[in-house]
Amino acid sequence: MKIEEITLREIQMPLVHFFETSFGRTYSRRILLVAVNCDGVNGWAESVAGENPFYSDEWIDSAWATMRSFLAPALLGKTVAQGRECAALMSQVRGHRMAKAALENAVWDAEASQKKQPLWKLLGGTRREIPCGVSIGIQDSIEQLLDKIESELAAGYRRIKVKVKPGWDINVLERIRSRWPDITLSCDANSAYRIGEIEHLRKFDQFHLLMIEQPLWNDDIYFHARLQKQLSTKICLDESIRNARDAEAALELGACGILNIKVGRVGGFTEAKKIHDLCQSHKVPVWCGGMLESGVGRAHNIALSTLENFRLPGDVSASKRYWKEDIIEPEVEVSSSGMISISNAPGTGYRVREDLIEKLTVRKETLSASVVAHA
Ligand code: OSB
Ligand code: MG
Repeated sequence: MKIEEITLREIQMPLVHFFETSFGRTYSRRILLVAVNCDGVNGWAESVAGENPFYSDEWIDSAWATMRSFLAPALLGKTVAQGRECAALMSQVRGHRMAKAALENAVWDAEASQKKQPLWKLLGGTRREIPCGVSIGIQDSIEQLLDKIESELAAGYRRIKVKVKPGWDINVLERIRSRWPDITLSCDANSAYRIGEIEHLRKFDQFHLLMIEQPLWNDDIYFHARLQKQLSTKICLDESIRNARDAEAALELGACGILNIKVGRVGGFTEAKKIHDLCQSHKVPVWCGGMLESGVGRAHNIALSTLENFRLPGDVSASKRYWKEDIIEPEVEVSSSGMISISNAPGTGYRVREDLIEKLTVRKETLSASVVAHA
């Protein structure tokens, strides 16, 4: 497959409901979509870089600039047999994993279409349906949060994750557990606590959570290991796992008992698979995280979640929880038993609605091999 053209575009989509974490509130998404043209076949992907560098140091404008100036030129005009070869071609650039992931995954997407194979099979998946959980943001009141949990449970979701931060944690978990003593419940702090707060964090143990996600610094592994020794609740690392090497260090140190894999955070499908395989060999379960993706990113998360060691419900949920209208067809639907069934169709099994995407586009740039050669 010759990588002939790469089109970057930004679409803007308001969320059905704002999403609040310990680092801030989002009302509307600015989403960077990538389309690669390989031998006339289009592959699509989404960069999960956010509107600001608050979750990680990447954000949409840094991803765009890095793709345009460095990553796209490293790929354009090259011939690859498989999407997995892209990571090596872009390896001169340090970091910028969310930018790299979108380009690599778009080539995987094109490869699946060209081979007329489901992307999930190409990735080595085996599951024909995947279990789903939901991530529920910080609300204006605990009552509003309880109402949301009630409707997500009624919809069939198999795991409830709530966002926590100092002042919205023990009080909230107490109210949830007194109403639902037995549901599968977890929490995500997005780095809101410090190692000096061990006594406070030990109070989380009374709620029998499935896990506590990323309690400490976004770039830390060592102090999470120290904290894990003091908690009975399993720690799950998200932000601080950038690659398979980080995952290996975290497992060796005992910094977590569960791992969240986000394909954007780790730089693409190739690295995500490596982390998956490593955790599997250590008998540590993983689950697929989400970044408020549009259908394009959602479809890729679904394909990845078919790998065997994605044993816990992910944050991959129905399109309608986020969007009035999603940019794929059909939209992602979750059954009343909290499962997404996996299509056997070639590619992702979801059609990209290019007409709708065109209407939502606020910025677009097409880069081609000849332009790069003359630049
Ligand atoms: O930490 O998992 C996170 C959203 C934005 C940034 C970080 C996170 C999240 C979520 C939402 O938890 C997951 C989703 O429903 O897409
Ligand atoms: Mg998280």
